[in-house]
Amino acid sequence: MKSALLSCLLAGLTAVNAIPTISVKGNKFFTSEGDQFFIKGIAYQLVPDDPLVDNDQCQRDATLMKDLGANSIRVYHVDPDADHKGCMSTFADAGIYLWVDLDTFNTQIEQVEPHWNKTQLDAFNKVMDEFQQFDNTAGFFVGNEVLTTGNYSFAAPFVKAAARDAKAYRDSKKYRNIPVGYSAADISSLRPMLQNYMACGTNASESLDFFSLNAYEWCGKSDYKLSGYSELNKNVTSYNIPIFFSETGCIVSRPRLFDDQAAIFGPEMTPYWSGSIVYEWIEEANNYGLIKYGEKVDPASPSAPPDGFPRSGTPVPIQPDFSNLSKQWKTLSPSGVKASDYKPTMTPPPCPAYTSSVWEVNGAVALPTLGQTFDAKVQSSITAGTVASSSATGTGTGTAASSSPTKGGAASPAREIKGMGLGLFGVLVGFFWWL
Ligand SMILES: *[C@@H]1O[C@H](CO)[C@@H](O)[C@H](O)[C@H]1NC(C)=O
Ligand SMILES: *[C@@H]1O[C@H](CO)[C@@H](O)[C@H](O)[C@H]1NC(C)=O
Ligand SMILES: *[C@@H]1O[C@H](CO)[C@@H](O)[C@H](O)[C@H]1NC(C)=O
Ligand SMILES: *[C@@H]1O[C@H](CO)[C@@H](O)[C@H](O)[C@H]1NC(C)=O
Ligand SMILES: CC(=O)N[C@H]1CO[C@H](CO)[C@@H](O)[C@@H]1O
Repeated sequence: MKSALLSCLLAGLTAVNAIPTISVKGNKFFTSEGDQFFIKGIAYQLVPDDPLVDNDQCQRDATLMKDLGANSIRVYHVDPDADHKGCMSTFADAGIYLWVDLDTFNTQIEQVEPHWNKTQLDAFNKVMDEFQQFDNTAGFFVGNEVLTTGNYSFAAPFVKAAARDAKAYRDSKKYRNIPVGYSAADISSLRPMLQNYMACGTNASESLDFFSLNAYEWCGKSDYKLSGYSELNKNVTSYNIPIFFSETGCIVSRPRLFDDQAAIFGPEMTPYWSGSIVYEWIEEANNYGLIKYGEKVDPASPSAPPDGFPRSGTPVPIQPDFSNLSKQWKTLSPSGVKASDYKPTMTPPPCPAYTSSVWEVNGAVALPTLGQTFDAKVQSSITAGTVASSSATGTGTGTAASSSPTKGGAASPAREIKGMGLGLFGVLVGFFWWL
């Protein structure tokens, strides 16, 4: 009787949120139904703190995103104390997953004077506690573009320490295996080392579940080679964890054609890449919007929305960009492999060795402990690849990599946008470097 009631309740709950969950196997994502999962995502941050609290708004947006052909959103900042049930089930009903950043403005890891402490971990854990309950939570990011230059790469072990602790917390709470990863700035000189570093090492508990890249290399009419995507591909062919574009969608040439989607979901890249998240849903000062909620108003006028851009209401597509993306996505549906047919054999890459101002972490250094202070001694132990200072309890031996690092990723044959630290509400802080 009791158990019949319980299964009724459970069945009811399942029905509300009936979307397969996402997990990692080898270098791919799979649904709990055994199908490979490719991300067709939209960066979604209407307001600075948390766009997932207004269900009426979520419903208007989810409906249009479904028309667009999206199956994912990325949200950079959320308030773990808010109620997300309405929005999360609205997105689940539309077949849309959430990729959410665990950090926020005051908890993010910094590359200058990096630290990773209990205040940060507790805040990350609260976000995980809140979002793990939703079947359409697909992944967590421990950082967005923390590293932007080789001479601060000694901050990378702090990002990895955050992933280690987030994964340990997830497992200790017996949450499902929600993938934990990192979203990197596309700095060609840094990328191959950073990418390998995040996956390297013999202990999977200390490496990331996925890696992703904010890349704006493909602008206007371009192709797989000219854009530099073929170069990106060269560094992933034996990568052992999933990789995808956590931001993409150059606006240098208008209208946006989104032809890069055909490459990302085409035969050259689908064996290695798991899709892309287009930046971004709402039109605001940076001009990356796919929709708007009305015309911009004078930001100085009374009750003007932030920057004068309306941040709620009925989404109106910005054309032809919106339709261009929609047409691309509707013709691109790689089936990938079935989880049951997939037997991954890749092993983690070697941890890159030290190269001055290019990659300043020497091999598999012991990760910083929670709360470890950063000082010259810690920095030099990271760059030297020796065991970190006495406050660290790591047992790593700091073995240098067996392979020698390269001179920071081949420069793109065409043009490449460097250091485009868009991230949230990105004002265009990057600059263009035309080769
Ligand atoms: C962690 O670092 C932040 C930012 O520097 C600081 O405000 C906080 O007090 C630190 N927490 C702990 C437990 O040391
Ligand atoms: C890294 O290089 C920049 C630019 O040259 C410089 O301003 C900064 O101080 C350097 N940082 C370190 C830690 O060496
Ligand atoms: C792997 O890493 C985890 C987290 O740091 C640690 O608890 C565990 O002891 C490590 N396992 C081995 C075999 O070193
Ligand atoms: C990345 O790819 C480039 C271009 O093929 C290559 O020169 C470089 O060695 C690769 N780097 C790593 C770390 O695999
Ligand atoms: C793929 C696609 O539909 N591209 C269109 C994008 O918009 C321009 C301008 O309207 C069209 O010329 C393209 O055909």
